Amino acid sequence: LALAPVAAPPASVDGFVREFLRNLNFERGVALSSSAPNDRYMALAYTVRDYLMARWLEDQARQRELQAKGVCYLSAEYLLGRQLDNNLLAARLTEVATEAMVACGIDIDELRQQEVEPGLGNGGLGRLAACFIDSLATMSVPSIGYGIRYEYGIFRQTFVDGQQVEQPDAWLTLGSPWEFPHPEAAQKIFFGGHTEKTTDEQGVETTTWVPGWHVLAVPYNYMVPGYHNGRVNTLRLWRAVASNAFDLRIFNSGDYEEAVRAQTFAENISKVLYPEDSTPQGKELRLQQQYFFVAASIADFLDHQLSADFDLENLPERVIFQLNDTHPVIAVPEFMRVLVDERGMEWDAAWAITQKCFAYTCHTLLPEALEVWPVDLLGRLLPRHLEIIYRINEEFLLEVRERFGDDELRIRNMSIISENPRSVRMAYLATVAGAKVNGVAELHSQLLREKVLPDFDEFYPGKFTNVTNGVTPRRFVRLANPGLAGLITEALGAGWTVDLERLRGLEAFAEDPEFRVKFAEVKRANKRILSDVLRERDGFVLNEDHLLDVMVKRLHEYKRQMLKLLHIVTEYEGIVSGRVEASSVQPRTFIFGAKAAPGYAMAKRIIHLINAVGSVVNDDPRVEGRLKVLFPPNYNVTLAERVIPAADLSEQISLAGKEASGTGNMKFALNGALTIGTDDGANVEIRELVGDDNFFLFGMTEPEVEALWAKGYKPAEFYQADSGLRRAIDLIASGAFSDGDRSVFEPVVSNLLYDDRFMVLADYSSYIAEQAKVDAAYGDQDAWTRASILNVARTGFFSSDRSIRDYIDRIWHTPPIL
Ligand code: DL6
Repeated sequence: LALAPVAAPPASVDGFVREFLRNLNFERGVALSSSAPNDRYMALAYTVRDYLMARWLEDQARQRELQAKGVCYLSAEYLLGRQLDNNLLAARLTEVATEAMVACGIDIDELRQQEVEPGLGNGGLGRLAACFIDSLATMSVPSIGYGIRYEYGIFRQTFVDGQQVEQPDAWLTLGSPWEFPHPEAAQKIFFGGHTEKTTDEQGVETTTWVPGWHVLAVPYNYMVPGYHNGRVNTLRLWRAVASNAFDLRIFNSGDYEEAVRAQTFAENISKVLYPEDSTPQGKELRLQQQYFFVAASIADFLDHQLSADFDLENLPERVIFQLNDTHPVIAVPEFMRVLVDERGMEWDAAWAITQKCFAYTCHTLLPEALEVWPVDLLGRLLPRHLEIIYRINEEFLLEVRERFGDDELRIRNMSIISENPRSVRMAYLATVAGAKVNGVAELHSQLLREKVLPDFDEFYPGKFTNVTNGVTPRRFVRLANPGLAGLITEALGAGWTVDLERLRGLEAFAEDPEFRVKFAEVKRANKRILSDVLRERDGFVLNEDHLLDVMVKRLHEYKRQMLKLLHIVTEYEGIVSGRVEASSVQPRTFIFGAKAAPGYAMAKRIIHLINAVGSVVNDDPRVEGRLKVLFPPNYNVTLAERVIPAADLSEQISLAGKEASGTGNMKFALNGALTIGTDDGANVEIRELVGDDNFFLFGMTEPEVEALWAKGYKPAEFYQADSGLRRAIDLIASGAFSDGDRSVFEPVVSNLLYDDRFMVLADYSSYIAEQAKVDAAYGDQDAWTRASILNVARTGFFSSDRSIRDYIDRIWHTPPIL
């Protein structure tokens, strides 16, 4: 009798073919000759899973057996990207699988294209979570990622007449081969109702929550294979289902809609990633989502990950729950509720444990992104949790009073509950509860302490720290840029994929003319690949001789796509007005990729304007061969993997003090793009590492921004003072990009002239001047390539493995298990 998991099949081409055909026949129920591409993709994915399975089962058993301290990463978003190539690479199966597919007469590339990426995140924060779980597995850190299995991920963006139209992202239509549902391990998650207090003979008061309704949280497990280390961690995403599919009595009476009402209501909880929260209903659903997944995760951890005899007093030596932004912060009162109400622990003991078991990462500086929940909503949905939050706040404010006296202003400023309207400040709750609070780049962490939470920094010395973000080199160099990866391995040997600081070794190669030629060839080949992708995907024609100038990220005013656009319009206006000789302009293709939140009107107008400028510029023979604007819709991880390796110039142009870190900036530098950027977020650290000669810096610093605000910022003054800026804005205002209709982009123009919260106009002239330096620098291709190699060589610091090491040293104290 075999008690151990079934061993992996032999990693030979024959073995792989056998397994693949077995999966095709037995799991898909088709013969190779009659299979559809999706059958073949599924069978291939199942085969990869089979190779990873024994390791996965062993790792789960080992983590339970060792009971070593581990990380529970709580994140409402995981922007995973496609899994097939990543898992093949991690399991060292790429070559075997490719040959096996050839042996079966199958084009593996066609199967790759079948995979719909799970877009279970909005942008940087979700992608960071995906990089982190990759690093945790690669570094053998005991950990589990918890999140939500949204039925619909981030919307699919299309353009109709240049305007964004959102389509649902039905990523599960053909099924996902990577998930393992476990309905038998469902958790009941309760909502609503009221609380009741009882006092026993000794006068001890207990509170009972009498909930109003519940849903089931069904776990779906995903493998997270480490790179070449034989480890496989778990990502557990929760799906909401109703405990009763429908009411048969009502169904039989013929009211079919009413019969399934409860089911629809329950299942809405995990239906869509971040539904619109501009309506009260939307907001409530979002809070339901947050509580739903953290309550299920905490219960899962306590019920299934701890040994049967585990003493809860020892939890801080066993687990750290990392709160990825404020979305999972309701986990704090939930944990207290479980310890006190369900496990009978004294409040003080439970609070001492909680304060050691949680840590909080803040990912923003924008006040509007710091979540607050109205107390009436929270009280209605989670009445017991609101009571717990009140008590946490009461005791916390007592401590503040003890320390600072009756400084009412300070007390009001530090209260977890804010007045008018009365609401719970989730970032404050996380800060009070967390053992550590970290920002995501040096500058961000500094501003977090000095500007966002200064009273807390003073109150809790040593609580605040920094962990600069990072990105996984497996996906974003090794897989996305095989040409560069090959060149690096040829120069430095293997090993750099898990020790990215080794890229330093490339510095010497930057001085080698032969290496520079090879490096430039790789960049050119990547442009060719991108050109094929864009032709196939969007019908675009990409000129591979152009400087490829790329701005890809969420559309937000603070990120300043508008500044990029003003540069393009300036270049265009210069040529068509005859003031600038077309032949003197460095030929450039500008690529944008950006989704706007569905309810963010100004962001959508800017998308419209980018497309409008693009269509005029691209159709104008006077700038043909000089300027081109491409805006492929639906920018996602899969497209990023093709765009980033092809880019020459990376646009990181947010207003200083607004971008917490950025991670796209790191991916571009690691792939040899030079950055034009402000001193913001992790740009600061990129510039320090690559050196001023290899980075195009422009714009105000954060203190200069502050000083200008304090003085009174009047954007119109900048408009008056700069003739180039005037001409660019006037051209937009004239209707040149809207068939003469001046009203179309009027809101964008007046927003710039009379509001301009993110100081686009103030930084315009410095940006244009720096872009002229870019043009000149690109003229010397060899020098550009040298700078590009130095960017790669000096940015190994931005591996997410390093970020995870910093989290371990500064926050988690969870050593790898060998
Ligand atoms: O830390 C990951 C990522 C940063 O790189 C970006 O700079 C930052 O904007 C983003 N933050 C969010 C904030 N969401 N909320 N709240 O997505 O995080």
